[in-house]
Amino acid sequence: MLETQKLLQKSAAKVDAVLEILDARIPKASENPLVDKLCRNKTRVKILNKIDLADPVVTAQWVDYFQKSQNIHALAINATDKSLAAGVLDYCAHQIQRNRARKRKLLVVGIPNTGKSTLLNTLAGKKIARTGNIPAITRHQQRTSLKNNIDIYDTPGILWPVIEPRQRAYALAVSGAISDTAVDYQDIAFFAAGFLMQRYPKLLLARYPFLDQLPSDENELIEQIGAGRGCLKTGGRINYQKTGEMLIRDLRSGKIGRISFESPNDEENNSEYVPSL
Ligand SMILES: Nc1nc2c(ncn2[C@@H]2O[C@H](COP(=O)(O)OP(=O)(O)O)[C@@H](O)[C@H]2O)c(=O)[nH]1
Ligand SMILES: [Mg+2]
Repeated sequence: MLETQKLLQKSAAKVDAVLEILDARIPKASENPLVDKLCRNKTRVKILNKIDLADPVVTAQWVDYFQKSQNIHALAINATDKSLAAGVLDYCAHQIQRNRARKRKLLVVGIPNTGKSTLLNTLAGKKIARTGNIPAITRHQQRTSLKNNIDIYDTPGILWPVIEPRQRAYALAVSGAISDTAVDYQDIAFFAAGFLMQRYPKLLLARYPFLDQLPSDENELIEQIGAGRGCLKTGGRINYQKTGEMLIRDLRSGKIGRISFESPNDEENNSEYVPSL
């Protein structure tokens, strides 16, 4: 942690602004508090990425929420979309007033899996960083020169998410930000089931049309989905593991719809969406 802290501080000192890539579905859980702490005096742009998977209404609320803080700007994008990604550079060029001759320097930070490499690759128009689920440790800082006279720097080291309190751990797990081995899979499926019933009942009924109405609890929901999808063990009993995996897969891939796991309104009252496990 101390090494990461030093690297971040050193890297931030050299740039004009820090681009913090967040997962739009979990903007709080995907923050690392070191960024706010160590980059307090920098211009910071919170990039809410993966908007194609997040609830657009909630994403707009998050943008407003972040914009209210001093020194913080917020922008929602899909890093795989060329024109939305390019918008980041236009936005930064506008935010960072500079003598035209001097390059603007940006630092990209964020916990693994938020889309940092994807954004860099889309902006560069070629594969310069490896993408995927396994975080690659960048040992040496990589610099990429882009349009608008902007140089973008990748952070060396890894900024891990903070997996407390419990609802944050679930939000991270259900979105796929942390490894599936970090949290019990069936617990994640129960969390997902409870959350969907409470926040997105219509999407749930549309995705699994064999549900005539909303079941009374998460257990029943998983049973009905398992039965409806034929996730059964020999003897006809529900295979909870398989059903849970399918539900999480549907959820992460956006098949259930555009879903946000955190909303700014939860912040004062976030115990509301922790299911009783
Ligand atoms: N649906 C969607 N997936 C994305 C987006 N940006 C990145 N991803 C995916 O998220 C995963 C992690 O992305 P990556 O760039 O490797 O994240 P990094 O660890 O922050 O560098 C990859 O499977 C990407 O394809 C996005 O805007 N929308
Ligand atoms: Mg990466």
